[in-house]
Formats: sequence, structure tokens, C-alpha cells
Amino acid sequence: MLKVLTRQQIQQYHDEGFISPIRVVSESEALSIKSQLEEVETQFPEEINAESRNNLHLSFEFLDALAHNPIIVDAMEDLIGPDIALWATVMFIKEPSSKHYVSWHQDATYMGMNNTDFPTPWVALTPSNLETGCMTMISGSHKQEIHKHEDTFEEHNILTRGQVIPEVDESKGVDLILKPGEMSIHNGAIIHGSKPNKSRQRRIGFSLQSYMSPAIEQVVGQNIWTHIRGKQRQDSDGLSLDRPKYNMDPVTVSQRKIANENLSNILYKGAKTKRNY
Ligand SMILES: O=C(O)CCC(=O)C(=O)O
Repeated sequence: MLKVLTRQQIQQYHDEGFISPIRVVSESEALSIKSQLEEVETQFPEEINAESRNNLHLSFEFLDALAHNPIIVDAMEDLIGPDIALWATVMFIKEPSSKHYVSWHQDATYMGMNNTDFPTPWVALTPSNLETGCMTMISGSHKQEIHKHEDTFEEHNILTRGQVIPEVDESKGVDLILKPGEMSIHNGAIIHGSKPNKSRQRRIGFSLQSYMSPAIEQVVGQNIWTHIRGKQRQDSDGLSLDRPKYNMDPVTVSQRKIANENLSNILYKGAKTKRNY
């Protein structure tokens, strides 16, 4: 029996590679999460900034709560079954009137898994639209192989390697317009990207990348998984993570550091350069 998604939405996920929009929290709750985020950005600038944006859920309680939000997790269960672990999270922030963008890419390319078929919820904490630089999905492209990506390390490209698929048929592009508190869900193999934020407000999206069943294995490097629901994974670098009881709970801060080092080793394997995110 389905918990959150409809059969039609599941069909859309399989046919097009994404679903959108789905409400996760109310608009006012989303704005409260944004305020908490901005408070900790000021309080702990070393821990949370444009370069330190990975796995914030490991040491910030309000983001841990979002990673375990029952609407998100129930939607994941509808797609992948009852045994669920989270690979990592990324806070994608585009500052007002900035040049930052995300080039056409497929998430699974550098994640080092033995499969590319896994869902990523992306939760909007601010309006995400054509003006602020929402994500655009190339409908149906998750059915293609993983394309060759060129690593550009371009200054304004906020992907790790600035990786790009050079030729994309943009005619199949679908813009995912989200209000604060809504999410989209996209497949690990779908081609997607996003343009700069031309507005006078920040565009913030929390990407829960990705929820996976134990059938999907890490074959490059070693990841520290966040256990979410059902059977616990056995391949979590020997670590069972503590959840933060409050922001910057010290045990969890050191765990995040190790998790991010592991993540970086996976994402930059074989790359000529390594950025700090
Ligand atoms: O936030 C963005 O604009 C892009 C995010 C993205 O590529 C992802 O979550 O997979």
C-alpha cells in the first residue's frame, strides 16, 4: 500500500525521471528552517559556508529532522521499499544576483555506486523558480547511459568538478518550480542543471542525495550512511552514526568531518584537482 505518492506519480518517476511538486512542510515551517540555517551560518561560519555544505544533517539537529521527515521517508518507501539509508546531503545555496549555476549532469556519475537508479528529494527552503534559478530536468533522460562528463572546475559552477555533459537536447527540459516547503524527487541518472539566481533573494535547496535500498552498493571508496528506516546497512565504514541532539553536538561534528573526507575521496576519485566541497 502506498504511503505518500500516488500510482500516477510513481509512473511519472519511472517514465520521466522526476516528480514535482510535493509538499513536505508548510511554507512557514520552511521559512523557520531557513531562519535556523541562517542563524547557524552566522554562529558557526567555519562549519557551514559555500565550501562546507555537505552532510550538514549529521551535525545540525533541524536538518537531521528534515532528513528523517516522515513525508519524505514515506515517499522514499513508496519508491524503494522499507529498508532505507541516506548516502549524503548537500545544501545548494545560490546568493542573490550571483553567477553561480549547475551545469547539465547526472548525479550518479561520480557517486561510485553499482547502480544509478535511486531517488533524490530536493526540498526548497526559498522560492525556486525561473528567476531564482530552479532545477531543470531533461525528461526521460534517466533511461540513457551515464554520459561522458567533462570536468571544467569552472569558477561559477557549483558542482564539485564543474562537470558537464557537453551536448544536451534541451527541448525536453522541464523547470521544477517549487514554493518553500515543497520538494521534487529526481532519479540518479536524470540529466539536470540550474541557471543563476537573478533575483534579490537567496535560493536555497536541501538535496537529500540519495535514499537507497541495501541492494545498491558502494563500489568506489567507503561511505558513512545515515540509517533511516528498516534493516541497517552493514557497509558503513564500521560506524553507526549518532544523531545530533542539538546543533553542533560535538560527537556528531567529528563524525561529519570523517564522513565528508570519505565523500570527497569518492567524488574526486581520479580528478586532476580537488575543491573544498
Ligand atoms: O540546486 C541545484 O540547483 C542543483 C542541485 C542538484 O543538481 C541536485 O540536487 O542533484
